[in-house]
Amino acid sequence: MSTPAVVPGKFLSLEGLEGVGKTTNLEFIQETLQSAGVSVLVTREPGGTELGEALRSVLLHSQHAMQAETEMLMMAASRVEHVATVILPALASGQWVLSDRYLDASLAYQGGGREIGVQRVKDIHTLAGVTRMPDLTLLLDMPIALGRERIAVRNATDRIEAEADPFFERCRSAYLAVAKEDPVRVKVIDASKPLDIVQTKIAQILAPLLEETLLANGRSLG
Ligand code: T5A
Repeated sequence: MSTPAVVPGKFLSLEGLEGVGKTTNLEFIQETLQSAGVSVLVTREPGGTELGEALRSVLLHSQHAMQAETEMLMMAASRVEHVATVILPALASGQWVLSDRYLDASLAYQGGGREIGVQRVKDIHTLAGVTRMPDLTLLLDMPIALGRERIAVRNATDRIEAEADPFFERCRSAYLAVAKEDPVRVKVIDASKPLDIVQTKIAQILAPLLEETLLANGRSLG
């Protein structure tokens, strides 16, 4: 008797500017998936591997000045390791992957914020062999000032958080342009709403994907 083929997992990413609630909602999504019986690997970028975490520390906390292109290439280098050694193997084994930021963050921050251009950032990833996009991206969107208010209680500001509003306006515009270009994959959620409303919306977006996977595995949501 042959063993049943493994159904590959789904790849989800969570995106948005600082303070929009990615970390808060990551936990909610993880719990939602786990209570539906889905095995999920939670990870983040920059980071997600030992080398990626070392690059993260330089990217967010280096005291040295850095060219925009250097920043972009280090983000991409972290991603190459992450995709090859963590994301793809987990998906192939049937696990779902939930990443706190992924390639869209480079399109927004380096392509838009740093004005490198979205297409150049895409081209670098193609060159580096990073072609796997998420099956679903949740883009938490809200005005920059509200994000600043929400994280004002924190003392530490990292190298990128320290940027001024026009930088984040460009990041936000680039994120929204990506969503407009790929509305099937990227779902924009109004993150200025109270948390229960945001999470109801997230659950509604996740439901069809979960149903599809559970049916493929011969189960149902009940
Ligand atoms: N970066 C990253 C790039 O430039 N290029 C890239 O390619 C990648 C991958 C990484 C930095 O690197 C940059 C982008 C970033 O600058 P990070 O680790 O992702 O940084 O961290 P931040 O975005 O800085 O994450 P934050 O922790 O600042 O924000 P979160 O996680 O979005 O927000 P969260 O969940 O901590 O919430 C903030 C506060 O708001 C409350 C929470 O309780 C919390 O107190 N909150 C709400 N309050 C009211 N209503 C709601 N709906 C709320 N949701 C959350």
